[in-house]
Amino acid sequence: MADVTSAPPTRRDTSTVDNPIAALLTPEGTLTAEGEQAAGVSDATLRDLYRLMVVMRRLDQEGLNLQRQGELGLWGPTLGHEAAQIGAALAMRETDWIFPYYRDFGMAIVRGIDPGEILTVFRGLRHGAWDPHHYRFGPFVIPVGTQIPHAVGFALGCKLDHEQTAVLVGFGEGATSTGDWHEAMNFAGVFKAPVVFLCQNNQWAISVPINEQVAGRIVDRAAGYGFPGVRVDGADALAIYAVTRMAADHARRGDGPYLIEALSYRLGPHTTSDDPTRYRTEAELAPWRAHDPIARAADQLRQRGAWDDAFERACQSEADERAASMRQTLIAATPDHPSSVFDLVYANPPQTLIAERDAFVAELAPDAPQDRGEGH
Ligand SMILES: Cc1ncc(C[n+]2csc(CCOP(=O)(O)OP(=O)(O)O)c2C)c(N)n1
Ligand SMILES: [Mg+2]
Repeated sequence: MADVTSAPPTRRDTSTVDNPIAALLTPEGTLTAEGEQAAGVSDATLRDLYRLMVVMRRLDQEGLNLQRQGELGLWGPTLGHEAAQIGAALAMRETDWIFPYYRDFGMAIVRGIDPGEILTVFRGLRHGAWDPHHYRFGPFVIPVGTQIPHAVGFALGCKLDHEQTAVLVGFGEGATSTGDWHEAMNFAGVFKAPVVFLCQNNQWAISVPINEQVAGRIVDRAAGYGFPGVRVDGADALAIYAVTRMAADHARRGDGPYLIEALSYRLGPHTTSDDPTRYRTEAELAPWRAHDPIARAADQLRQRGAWDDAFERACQSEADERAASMRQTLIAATPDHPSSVFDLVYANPPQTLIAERDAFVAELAPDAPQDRGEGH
């Protein structure tokens, strides 16, 4: 028999979602002193968070430079997203999966994907520049929100296979207006899928501000789907790391999904095709520029006595070297054959698709041999 509620509700029925993680945070979304103790993040990890944020910011700037120099078709800057992306991705185990959205460049860096390869997508050379299975990192998804049901379905599969895997899914606050998000949240809640939903609330969806996007708070919506959530200061990598690690443990334990809302601000344009001066003022940005995730992590390291200038210089030179190598890899990359668009859809492509691909190849190069095999 179905497991349904056996009695009609009383007026006293309230939705209570157990949420011990939230108790470790201040109202501003940083760790309380007890929270920091409970999280037990080592100095070495905090230094890693700092180093990776410095690298990410430098590579992001290089992406912008490359686009301005005509080497990339498009770039979506990540300034202001460093703490959320590095903190959350570093908190996941290597065996966990990440389903990113198009701006999750920092998460890809954490996963060890060659940034020069990542940029080939933005140069129009590749349809996807990495093997998702190898890195346990899905493709960057441009249609807003579509990766969210993918992540939930994948997570549910892991649960049914009794794997100890948690799934992190990244998206912006604009994506929370999509049906995909609500359907995925509901499905995850009902079936207790091991998913950590990470909303990077940068307060803009291109030119649409947060107050025209969402009534109320995004984090509060988790309770409506029967699972907990917390709003974190999006400039605090330490807090994001700690909360994500606990949320992923919660998911892996079989306790179901968790929603993290990282509140920050998109300091750059939406992409290099956007001119934000048409819809916001520089004055609005000033307090968010001062709320800098890298400076915050440096302060936290100083407070722990785990900071020194040599470390900072090493991070900067690593970032510069990686930016130069990213540029070299990108410039040296050659385009995939246009027919590669057919290769990434099916593990075992149907005959109709193979025929379509062969006709396409023949049309592009009538003299070339037509049989390209099935599994390339
Ligand atoms: C389904 C769909 N609708 C519209 C767009 C156009 N579009 C691209 S990005 C974007 C805004 C998304 O904002 P948000 O989710 O907050 O992420 P952010 O870009 O701020 O990181 C829109 C509307 C799209 N790519 N896909
Ligand atoms: Mg946004």
